[in-house]
Amino acid sequence: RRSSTNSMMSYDQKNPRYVPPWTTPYVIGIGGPSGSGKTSVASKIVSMINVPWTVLISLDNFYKPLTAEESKRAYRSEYDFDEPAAIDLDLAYKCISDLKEGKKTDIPIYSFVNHNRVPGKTIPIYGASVVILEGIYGLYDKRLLDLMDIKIYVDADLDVCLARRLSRDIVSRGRDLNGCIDQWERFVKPNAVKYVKQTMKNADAIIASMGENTIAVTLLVDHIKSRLDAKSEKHIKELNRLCEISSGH
Ligand code: UZR
Ligand code: MG
Repeated sequence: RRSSTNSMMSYDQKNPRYVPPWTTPYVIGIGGPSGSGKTSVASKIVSMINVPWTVLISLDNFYKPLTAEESKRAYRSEYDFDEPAAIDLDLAYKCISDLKEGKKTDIPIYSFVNHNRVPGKTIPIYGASVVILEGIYGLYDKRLLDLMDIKIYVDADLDVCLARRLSRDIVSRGRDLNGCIDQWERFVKPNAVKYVKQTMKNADAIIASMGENTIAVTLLVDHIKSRLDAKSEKHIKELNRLCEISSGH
């Protein structure tokens, strides 16, 4: 007799019927400094693994709602959005655990205009084969690390990160140059040095993202594909075994 708790599937011994969740998702964690290229590595992985029900979740969705006082500070650019405490890692852990257990989960939507979660609106996810969680603190929380099948740190020199962040924030987020540089010096850079860089030691692989990194990403994707193939094989074997049990062989 086998215990269903350490199985990839739930299986009711008294009622030999195959019930969902059929499989647990493969979880990929991506961390690294702001502007290092996490989002671009993540989207390369998504398109190269080419597996249905792959979901990409950003830790940006999990910023904590601010109090009126914190919000005032944020409007004066005096609130630190770049320290680990700014992110609701408890909720992120709950969402990824739900998915890992094959349950539906609701990803919050954060508004940087109101410094609050968008009320009554979430992104519901009903199940996934592959989950990618990315953010500066993607490789920070021990509980999240334990849910991950592979942990990737995307690395670039901080001056390269700054250059990318400046062009992104000015072009896409409508910010002004002085404000961006000020925020970088006061919050982004010190936290990158103090906290983000330290998470490199939690990584299985470090991807340099200073220029062309297709070969490195391809090597990584080859590994991920082989793990996904092994997962499918194990799943099919388990299915066949359950069919044999239920047909009485
Ligand atoms: P990455 N950030 C924004 O400024 N606006 C957003 O809508 C989402 C994120 C900033 C965030 C942090 N801090 O410095 C950084 N603030 O982007 C993390 N404020 O995102 O890893 O993509 O650079
Ligand atoms: Mg990003």
